[in-house]
Amino acid sequence: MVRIPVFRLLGLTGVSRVSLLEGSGSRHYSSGSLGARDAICDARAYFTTPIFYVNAAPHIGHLYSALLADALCRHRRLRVPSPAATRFSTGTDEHGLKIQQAAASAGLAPTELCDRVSAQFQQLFQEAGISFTDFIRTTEARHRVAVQHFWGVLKARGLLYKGLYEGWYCASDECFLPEARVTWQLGPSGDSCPVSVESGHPVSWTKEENYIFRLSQFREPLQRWLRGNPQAITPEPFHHAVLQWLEDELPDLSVSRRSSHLHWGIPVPGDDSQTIYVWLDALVNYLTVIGYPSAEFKSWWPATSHIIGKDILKFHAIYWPALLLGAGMSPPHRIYVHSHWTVCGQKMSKSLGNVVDPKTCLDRYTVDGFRYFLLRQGVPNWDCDYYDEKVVKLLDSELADALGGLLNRCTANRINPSGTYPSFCTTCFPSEPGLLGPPVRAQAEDYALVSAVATLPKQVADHYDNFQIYKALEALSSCVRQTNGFVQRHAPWKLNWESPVDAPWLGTVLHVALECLRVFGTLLQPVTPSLADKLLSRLGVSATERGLGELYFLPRFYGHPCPFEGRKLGPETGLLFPRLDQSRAWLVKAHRT
Ligand code: ME8
Repeated sequence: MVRIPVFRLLGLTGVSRVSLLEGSGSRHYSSGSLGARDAICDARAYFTTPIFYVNAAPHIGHLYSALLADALCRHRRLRVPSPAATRFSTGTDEHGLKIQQAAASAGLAPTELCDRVSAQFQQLFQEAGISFTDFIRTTEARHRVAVQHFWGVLKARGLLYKGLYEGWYCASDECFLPEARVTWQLGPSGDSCPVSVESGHPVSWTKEENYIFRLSQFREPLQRWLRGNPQAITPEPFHHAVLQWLEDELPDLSVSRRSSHLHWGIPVPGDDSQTIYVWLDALVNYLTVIGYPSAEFKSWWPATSHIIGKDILKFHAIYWPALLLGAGMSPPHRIYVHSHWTVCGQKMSKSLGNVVDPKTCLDRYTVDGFRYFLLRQGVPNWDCDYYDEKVVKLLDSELADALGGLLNRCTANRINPSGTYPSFCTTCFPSEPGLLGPPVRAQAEDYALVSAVATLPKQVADHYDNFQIYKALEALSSCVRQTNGFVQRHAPWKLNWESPVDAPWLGTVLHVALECLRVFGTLLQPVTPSLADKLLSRLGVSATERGLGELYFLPRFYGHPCPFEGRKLGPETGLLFPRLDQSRAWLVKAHRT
C-alpha cells in the first residue's frame, strides 16, 4: 500500500517553502520534511554487520557495530517504510583455527562453543533492540552450499591454483602477514616472540601447499572501482587509506589450509585434504543471507552497505571486492567503517581484564540510554574512550534534563491544563516578520529556532548518509537546547490562559515547543526507539504519523492546516528518562573499584 502524506491528500506541495525576512537578508525556509519518496525511493537496501567470532563473549565494541547498522537501517525504514525494501543481517563467524583452538583450550567440542557463544550474541542483540532481519551462523548447511558454490565459480574462472604458500600466520586475526608487518616482543616466559605489528597478536611461520587466489590481478580493477566511486568507503580517510595500500604490490592470497592442521571449516569441493580459508568462508555470509546461489540474491546485491570496524577494512575493501569481481559480481555499494572503543585509555582485551560487558551497561543505563550514549559519543573517524562517569553525565544532561525537562514543561498540567496540542496563532508568530510590532510576539531568535528545526531532518539524513550519526545527535541536541531557550525566553508559566491577550501567545509557545518535540521524537526513533515511542505517544502522534515522509514541521507557520492542533495529548506515563542520580552514579563507581 502506498501511503500518501497529509499534504498530498490536501493537494498541497510536499515541501512547503516560505520566504522570511530576517535582519537585512531574505531567506528560504522549508517545513522540514524530507519529502515523500525522495531519491532513495522504493529501491532495496541491505545492511550488514561483521559476523562475530565466537571465541569469546560479546563486548561493547560488537554492540556498537550492531547499533550503527541498526540506526542506519531504522533511519532508512522511516524513509521507505515498506518492510520488503530493507534487509539487515548480522551473525556469528564460527569456523577457523581461532575457534578450533578456543574450543580445545576450553575443553569443548567446537559445536558446543559455537552454540553457546552464538546464543549470547543473539540474546544481546535482541535485548538491545537490534532490528536484524537475518542472523546467520557460518556452521549452517545453507552457508556451506553458498561457499562451495562460490569456490566453484572462482575455480571455473581460472582464479584458483595450487602452490606452496609460505609466510607468517596470525591465528587470532586469521591472516597471513608479510615480513614487514611482523615484529618481535618479549613473551610471558621472557623469550622474544614474533607478533603482528597491527594487532600485537602472536604469529607463527607456516609453509604449506594451498589453493591460491589470483588477487594480484585485481589491483587495477580495485583502483578503478574506488576512484570511480568516491563514496564507496566512508568516512573518506578510510577510502584514502585503501587507495594508499593499493599503491603497493598486491600478492596472491592463500585461500585454503591443510585439513590435518585446520579441520574446523568447510572442505574444498573435490579435495578433502584442504579446508577453505575462514575469511573467504566468512565473507560469503553476505551472499548466503540473500539466497545465493539461487537467483533471488540478485535483487539485493550489490545494493549493500557493510558496516565494519577499521580492523577488518583490508578484508572488506580489498579481498572481498576482488573475490566478487573474480566471481563476476559487483563490489558492494557502500562500506561504512568505524574506529574502536578503548577503556580508560587502553585497548579492550581479555588479558587486561578491562572488557566492558554490554549486558551490565544495558541494565544499568537502560537500553535506550546505552544506545544513545554509544551512538552519541562514538566517532567513526577515531577511537573513543569509555568510562562510566561519562555515560551518567551525558544521559542526565541530554535525555533526563534537556529533553525530558522540555517535554515536562510543555505537557505538565499546570501549564497545559487542557492536555491538548494548543492552536498556533499566526498573528503572534507571522511567517513574515516584516510586520514586527504588536500583536507580533515572536522575536528574531524564535525565527532562528524555526529555521534550525525545519532543516534538522535534512541535516540528520545527510549525517546518516556520511556515517556520522553522532553529528546527527549533536545537531538534534543543539536544537533541544535552543527549544529550551525558547520556552525559557517566553516563560509560559507567567502567561495566563484567562487573559485574551496572553492566551493566543501562550498557546503558540506551547504549540511551537510541541512541534519541535515531535520532530525530535521522530528523529530519535532510530537511536532510542522506546524513548521516542514514549515521547511521540505522549504528544498523541499515531503510529502512521511517525515516518520521515510525513514529517512536516509547524505547518501552520507555513500557511497549512496542522493535523495536531486541538488534538488531545496522549496519557501521562511518567518521566521520559529518569536521572541516573548521584546514588546510582556512586554505585557505578563502587562497582568499578
Ligand atoms: O573480525 N570497538 O570478528 P570479531 C569497536 N569474524 N568495535 C569493535 C571493537 C572495539 N574495541 N572490537 C571489535 C571478525 N569490534 C570476523 C569478521 S566479517 C565477514 C568477519 C567490532 O569478532 C568491529 O566491528 O573480531 C570489528 O570489525 C568487529 O567487531 C570484529 O569482530
